[in-house]
Amino acid sequence: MSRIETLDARTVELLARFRTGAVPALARAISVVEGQRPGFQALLHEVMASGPQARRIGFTGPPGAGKSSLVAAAATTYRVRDEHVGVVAVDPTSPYSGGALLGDRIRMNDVATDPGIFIRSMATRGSLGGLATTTKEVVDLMDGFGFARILIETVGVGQTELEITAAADTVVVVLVPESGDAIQAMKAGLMEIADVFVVNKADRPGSARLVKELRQALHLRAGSALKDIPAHHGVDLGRALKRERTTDSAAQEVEDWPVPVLTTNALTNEGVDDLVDAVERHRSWLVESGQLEERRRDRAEGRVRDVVNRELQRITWSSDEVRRLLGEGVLGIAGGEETPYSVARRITDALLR
Ligand SMILES: Nc1nc2c(ncn2[C@@H]2O[C@H](COP(=O)(O)OP(=O)(O)OP(=O)(O)O)[C@@H](O)[C@H]2O)c(=O)[nH]1
Ligand SMILES: [Mg+2]
Repeated sequence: MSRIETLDARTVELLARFRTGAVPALARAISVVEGQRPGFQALLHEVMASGPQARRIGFTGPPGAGKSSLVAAAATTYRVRDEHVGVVAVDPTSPYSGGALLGDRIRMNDVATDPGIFIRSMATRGSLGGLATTTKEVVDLMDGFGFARILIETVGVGQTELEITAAADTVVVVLVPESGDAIQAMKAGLMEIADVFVVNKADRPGSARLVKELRQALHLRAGSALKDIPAHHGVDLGRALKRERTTDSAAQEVEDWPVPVLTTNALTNEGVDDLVDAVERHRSWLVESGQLEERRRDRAEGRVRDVVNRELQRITWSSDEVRRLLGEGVLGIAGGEETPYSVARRITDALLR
């Protein structure tokens, strides 16, 4: 694979250590990427050269549903099965507390010294969609580093966690009896994004009813009664709908994935083995049905768009001419001779010249 730019000496050295599997080099690479420091794109390019290998599993759901507890329990299960796990937890506020907490919850003797597990918590810093701006890049780094399973916890913010479909191969939606009924889940677009439903806090009253409702709702949906009803206006279900369309039109040799509804108690680990098994089964289905390839293509397209958007923004706002046009334009708007549209047009024309 070609280089996108000449690597500086520090990046070369970092890459070399990264490739030997030195955990501090992974941590350092993540800082470089999160800080978008010079050379971060070249670094990612090198790390991603061998393509995605890891199984990427997203956990989403309303605040307090038990996502972190379940991620910790699932990570523990994977370690017991001798799989290496990377965990990325997106925390709405602090970049550190969430990760530390998650580490505490992972019932392993030595999370700190076990090289088979790596936990990173990221702040969202106001980014929408339930992921931080660089979450996907950090997942790529963990993938390139060699973690076979990567668990991604999104912030539970209601409607906007749907971005997880763009980051994960398998999406686990975690609900609890307190988070409302199946109708609410449908309205929130969760039926479209869930590959596995988990009703956590199965020790609480109401969980059996929620399981039943969810199964009925999934059954209805499979019967296509609700197929043309948009899940929720304003929610971008682009990929989810596309996924459905292709499933409809293509002559399917592999059966549709029957979305399981499982129950767990993340505090006692009850049901967690079954959850991990379901995730692994979904993986096999993804491979056999060709959906994995399709999801990866969609993801690759999204990533190219993201990178182009980011580069265009950077190029735009770091240009002296643009800054000059913007400064003059703002005065023009204040004076009534210009509008934001005329100024923006002048700027884009200048950039395209
Ligand atoms: N009774 C019971 N409590 C649980 C269970 N799972 C998690 N909890 C508790 O529920 C609370 C929230 O759990 P978290 O794992 O932090 O939930 P979360 O979805 O990650 O929360 P946010 O990231 O803040 O949205 C904690 O006090 C957990 O101990 C469960 O299965 N049963
Ligand atoms: Mg959490």
